[in-house]
Amino acid sequence: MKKYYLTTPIYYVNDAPHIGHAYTSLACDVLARFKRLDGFDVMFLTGTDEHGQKVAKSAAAAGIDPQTFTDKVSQNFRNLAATLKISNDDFIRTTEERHKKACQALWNELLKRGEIYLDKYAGWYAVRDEAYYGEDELKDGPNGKKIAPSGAECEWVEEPSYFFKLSAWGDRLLKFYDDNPDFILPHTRRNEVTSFVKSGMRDLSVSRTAITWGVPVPNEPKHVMYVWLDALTNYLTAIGYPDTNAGSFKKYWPADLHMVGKDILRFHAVYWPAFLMAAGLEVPKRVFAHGWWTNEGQKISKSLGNVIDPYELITTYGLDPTRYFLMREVPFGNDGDFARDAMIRRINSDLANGIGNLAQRTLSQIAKNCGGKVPTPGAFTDTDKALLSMAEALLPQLRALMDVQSFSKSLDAIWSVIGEADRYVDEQAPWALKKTDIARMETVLYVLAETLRNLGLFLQPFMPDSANGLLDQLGVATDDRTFANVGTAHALEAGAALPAPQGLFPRYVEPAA
Ligand code: ME8
Repeated sequence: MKKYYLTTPIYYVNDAPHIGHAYTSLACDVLARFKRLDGFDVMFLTGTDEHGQKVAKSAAAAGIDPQTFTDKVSQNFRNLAATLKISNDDFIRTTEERHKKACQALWNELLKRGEIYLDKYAGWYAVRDEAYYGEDELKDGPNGKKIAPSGAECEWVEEPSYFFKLSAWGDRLLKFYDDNPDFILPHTRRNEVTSFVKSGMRDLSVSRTAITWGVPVPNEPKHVMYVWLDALTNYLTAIGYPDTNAGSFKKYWPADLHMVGKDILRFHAVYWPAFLMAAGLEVPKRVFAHGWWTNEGQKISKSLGNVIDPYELITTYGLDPTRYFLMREVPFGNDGDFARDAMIRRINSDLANGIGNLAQRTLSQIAKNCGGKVPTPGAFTDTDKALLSMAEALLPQLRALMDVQSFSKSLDAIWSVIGEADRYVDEQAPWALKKTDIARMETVLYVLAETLRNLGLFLQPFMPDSANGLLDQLGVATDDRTFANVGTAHALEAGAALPAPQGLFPRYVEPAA
C-alpha cells in the first residue's frame, strides 16, 4: 500500500487558535482525506509547540506554571481540530516524554557526528519568532529597538551555547534544492530560500542557558535545546524516532509533505534538512509554504482587534461552507483576504445555487417521478456519455492537482463538471420529458444521479458532512465511497430505493438587524 505522511506546523500555545491555524490544518485535512480515499496509508500529524521563551513568557503573564498553562492552551488547539473535523492520526505535544526522548537522541546523534560544538552566543534574538538574526538583517525601529524582517522586536543575547555547524551545509543544501526541484512549493518561494543559503550561513545556536523551559540537553544541566530544534523533531517523534527500525518509522519516513505558512519556511527548508542530513536521516519530500490571510484588507493582529475566530465562522456560516470558502477563494500559496461578502457570495452562488440546486432538482424529480427509486436508464446518447466521462475524468485531474496542493484549482475542476451538468439538465429538460418520453426522462435522471454520485465522492475531502449527506441520499453504501468506486463500472443500481431528498446546501440569509 502506498503511504503518505503529512504534517501541519505544531502551533505555539502562547495564544488562542485563530483562522491562520485553522487554515493550515484544514488544507492538510483535505489532502489527508483525499489520499485515504485514493487508497493511501496516511499518517496525518498535528500538535502543539510548547517550549521556549515565548510560551514561558505567556505562562508567566497568565500567572501560572508553564506546564499547567500549556496543558490548557494545547487543549484549545485539540478542540479546534475536533470542531473543524480534522482527521489527524496523532496529536503531538512537545512536553510529552516520547518527544523529550526523541530530541535527546537526535542531539546525541549530532554530537557523535561532530555536528554540534560548545561556544558562546552573542547576537540578536526575537522572542516572537523564536529566531536568531544577523545584524545585517535588522532595521532600526522606534526607541533604539532593532526590528527583524518579520516585524518582531529583537533583543541582544549573550550566553554560553551549543552550535550546530550550519555553515558547513550550504553547498549540500543548494545541491539538494537543485536535485529536488519540487522540494519547495510554490516555486516562487524557492528564491528566498536559495538566496539566504547563498548569502553564507553562520553556525546556528541550538541551546539556551538564559531560559529553563525546554528539553534538557543531555549531560548539560544548564542548557535547554533551542525551541526550533525541539519543535522540528516532532515530525520524527510521532513515528517512533529514535527507533528507526520500528515499523512506523520505516513505513512513514521521509515525510511526504510539511505544510507550513510562509513565515516559517526558512526553518523547514533550511535548518530542518541540514539537521536531518547531519544526523544521517532522509530529507522530507516537500515543504509547501502557503500564503497569509488578511482581514478585510488589514493584517490580522491582536492589537488591531481583528483576529478572525474560526468558531465564530463555523457558528455563523456552518463548517462545510467555511471549509469550502477557505479552500476555494484563494489559489493555495497566495495571500488571501477574508471578506464576509466574498464568503456569502461563495455560499450562495457556488453551494446553494451550484451543487445544492443541481442535487435538489435531480433528487426531487427522482422522488416525484421515478417512485423514489434509482431510475432505469436506456441506451446512453453521446451527450449522456460526455457528461458521465467528464465526471469520471475528474479523478486523474484531481490526483495531479492535489499532488501539487492546488486545492482551489481542484475545486474549479469539480465546479466545471457541475456547470456542465447544469447545462445538461437545462437542455434535456427532464420535467418536459415526463409528459412525452418517460424512458428518456429516466435515462436523463439516471445520468444526473450518477454524475452526482461521482461529484459526491470527490467532494468528501473538502466538505465531508455535506458530501456524505449527498451520497446517503443517492443510497451509496458507506463502503462504496472510496475513489475505487469512481466511474461507470461502479454505477448506481437501477431500481434501488432512495431516502426522501433533503436540502444539503442552504442559502445564507443575513439575520435581520
Ligand atoms: O510558528 N494566515 O507556530 P505558530 C495564514 N510553533 N496562516 C497563518 C496565519 C495567517 N494570518 N497565522 C498563522 C509556529 N498561520 C511554530 C511552528 S513547526 C515545527 C513549529 C499558520 O503558532 C501558518 O501555518 O506561530 C503558520 O506557519 C503557523 O500558523 C504559525 O503558527
